[in-house]
Amino acid sequence: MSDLSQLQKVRYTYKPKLPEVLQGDIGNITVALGEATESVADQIQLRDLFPLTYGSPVAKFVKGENPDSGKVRKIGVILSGGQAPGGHNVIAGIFDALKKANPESVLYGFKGGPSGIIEGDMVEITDQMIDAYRNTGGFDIIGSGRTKLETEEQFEKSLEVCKKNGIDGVVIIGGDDSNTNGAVLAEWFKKKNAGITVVGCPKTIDGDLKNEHIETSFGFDTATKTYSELIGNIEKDANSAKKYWHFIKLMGRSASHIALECALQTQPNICIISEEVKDKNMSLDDVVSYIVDIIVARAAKGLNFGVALIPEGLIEFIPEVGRLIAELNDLLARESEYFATLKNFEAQREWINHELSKDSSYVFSSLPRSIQAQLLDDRDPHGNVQVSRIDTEKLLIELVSEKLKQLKMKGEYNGKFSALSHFFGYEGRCAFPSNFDADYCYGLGYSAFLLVSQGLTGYISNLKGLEKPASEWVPGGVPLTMMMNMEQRHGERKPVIRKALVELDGAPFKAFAAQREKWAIETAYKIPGAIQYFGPEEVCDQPSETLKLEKNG
Ligand code: FBP
Repeated sequence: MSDLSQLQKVRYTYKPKLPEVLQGDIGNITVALGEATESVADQIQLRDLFPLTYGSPVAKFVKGENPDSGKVRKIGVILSGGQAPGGHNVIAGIFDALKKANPESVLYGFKGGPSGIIEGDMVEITDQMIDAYRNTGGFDIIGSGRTKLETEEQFEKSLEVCKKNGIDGVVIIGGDDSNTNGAVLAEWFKKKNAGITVVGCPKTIDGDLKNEHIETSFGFDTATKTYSELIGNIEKDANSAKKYWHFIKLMGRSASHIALECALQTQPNICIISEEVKDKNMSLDDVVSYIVDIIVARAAKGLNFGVALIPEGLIEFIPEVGRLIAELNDLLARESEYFATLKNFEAQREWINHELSKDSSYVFSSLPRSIQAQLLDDRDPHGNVQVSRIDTEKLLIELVSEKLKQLKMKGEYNGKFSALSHFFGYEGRCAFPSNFDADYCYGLGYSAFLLVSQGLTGYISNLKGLEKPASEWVPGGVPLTMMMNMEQRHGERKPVIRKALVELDGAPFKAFAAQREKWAIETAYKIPGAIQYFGPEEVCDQPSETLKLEKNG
């Protein structure tokens, strides 16, 4: 019996759709450069920090002669951070473009994420190897990792590895932090006259690496379609059995793009948007009351069931809990050695309560013990609490339950509340990429190669016009410094790519806000079903609702 599913076998043969400009002879694709650019903010500081790469023009690929395209090249590619569907197709796009330009050229994969380039842990990507990963999910072709590529020492080591192997281009496939580090590496290589071009590709299911030029990060489309399929199935179940409230936490780190997109696809009774909670300065109790009001209103109509979507970052956006987390992050970073000597949770809790400000200590003490323990869990490499490990959905069930009991005692509620919790995150990160992500990623890889071949360092590969059919997408590149500003990170002002949160005056949120009261009380569930890979365009090739609303209003 073969180890491959029928879908995987058939999926290998899918030919990603390329924008028209990228089709045909690769020697007949050249670049059109626009005006010099500026960063989104803090121009003076950024110009000082990136004297050699700041202000580069936006690049667009057009038909025209490129005599340099056929030069023999060696490119190294890195997968950085959390998995996102389509990563393999970015690599396939780079590989196919590179080999088409000159079959003698070589693509290396740095293994296990950014640590691969530092340690020289790499593998040559061959035809046979790439063919086994085309149009499949996962990052298993070379693996990924969360090592931060940011110190001079790491840059020196990376330069040595590249020199030793004759590598003249590095492609970093990652989110905002990895691309920020890519920009710093590009500047550093340029300062050293290394002759190595560094190019980024926008990856993250979270959807928070986007702006005027990056219309979406890859992986968002497939992940949200996968979660929406599951949410739709749960909605059907809820409406059949009519006895459970399902609280579903959705991945996405800080931003609520994933929860919002899933709400637009499935029309649940409740979807909390963290950015709105912060904007309205809602306390934890306010969030609980908002949920309780909907449960009570449905119960009055005999509807003791429902579906509530909770973004995983919510906890940090509730102002009082956000302040508590910020204090904990600082405290645990500052006193990590002492904290490690505290033998059990009771000792940790006592010490924490003593060290926190009065307000934060009160908030900490009011949380259930399980949540307190999760807030003290290991930090990520950036020193932040790992929100995907906090059971916010369970916390809300507990607090909602408590409030409903009080209302029952007062005679203001006589429904039944039986709740189930779910967390959808890892389920969506390695799905077979949707046709949209398969096509988008392949085009991003192709463009990344073209940026390297033009020596455009410190750029991120992009495709615009994504609401249109793939053949009309416009490929190019954007200088990374253009997307940057200065932010406070662990006590220091640092240059970083600005993260995109949900905009409350943006079309996707407005479309949701206009409907949510109806969805809350009525049972208006929408069932998107599973991602379809073969069939009519209107079923198989549609981008996310968020993208369509952002582009078409
Ligand atoms: P990236 O930002 O690296 O793309 O990661 C996305 C993400 O899936 C978040 O949504 C989630 O909070 C986090 O990774 C989980 O991290 P880990 O994979 O280390 O558990």
